[in-house]
Amino acid sequence: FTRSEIIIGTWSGDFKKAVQAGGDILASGGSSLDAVETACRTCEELQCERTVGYGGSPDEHGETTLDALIIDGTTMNMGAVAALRRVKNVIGVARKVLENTKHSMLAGDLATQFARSMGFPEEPLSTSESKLKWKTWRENYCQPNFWTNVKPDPKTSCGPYKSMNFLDRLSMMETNENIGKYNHDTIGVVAIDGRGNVAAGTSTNGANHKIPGRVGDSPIPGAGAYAVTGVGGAAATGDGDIMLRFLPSFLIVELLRAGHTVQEAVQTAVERIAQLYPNFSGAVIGVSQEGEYAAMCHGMKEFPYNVAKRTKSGEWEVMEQR
Ligand code: SD4
Repeated sequence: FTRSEIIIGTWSGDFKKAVQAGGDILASGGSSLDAVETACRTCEELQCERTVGYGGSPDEHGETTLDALIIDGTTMNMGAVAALRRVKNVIGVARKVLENTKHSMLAGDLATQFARSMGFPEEPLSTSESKLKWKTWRENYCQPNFWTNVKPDPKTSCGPYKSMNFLDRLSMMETNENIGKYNHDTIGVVAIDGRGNVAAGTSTNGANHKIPGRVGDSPIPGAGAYAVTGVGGAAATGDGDIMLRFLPSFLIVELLRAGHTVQEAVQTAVERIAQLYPNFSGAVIGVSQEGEYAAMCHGMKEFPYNVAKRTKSGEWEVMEQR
């Protein structure tokens, strides 16, 4: 392969620090897998925009649960964890699934048991901030849950019902309007190391006020991220409930394999979703084996992302792009 060490990751602010941390791994000769894990872990520790790691996106019951994925594009080995409870370093647990098991994905409480057996501490993922967010939502907006068309029992679910009647609420959900307001951000990363190995991964706390047990696109291979050494990699962020139906990251890599440019690939992946869901909000990033990269978004004003790579003079730099 041509030498094209690069790491690319979604969103701005603390997300940039995550790409920088992953870039440092590549700069010191580390592997793309380590770079991806480090970038995701950095966001988990910084609680990037409160959308990665603990203390964000409380579910309907107020609990934060985490999803993550890491894929080795050389061996096609992977590790994913869905709806992880009470463990902060979800990408670390995904890496253990990749490295220490023959499985690809673990979920829920039983994933927590596995994490404990691997030495991860069990601790609450709620913070005073996430508790307040949940309480405010419950008091002000919680009337039939946004995420379901099953009418809740007013005795057991959050109420009282306010302004909007159930049918209006339902038709609003059907048009998918406002879903974007309930979702934002997730770290998705793709890295290529000096040996040409492509890896990709994601880490997120999912969607606000989700139904407990909900899993988004982020831990699903081909949806949240995908990587194939010799071809390239991709990652996605946005309305995961919709996006995962289209496997956008898989599609991008397959389009690259078929000879499309990375620009064409990201565009097609987003268009495929928008054809059926014109109001969806989301974005994808893609990188070819040669280190060419592109991003495409839909339903948002702009989509910042970060790229770290070697300049012509051999220095590493991180650039924010839009
Ligand atoms: C999810 N895709 O769980 C994640 C959230 C996200 O931008 O990326 N928001 O649906």
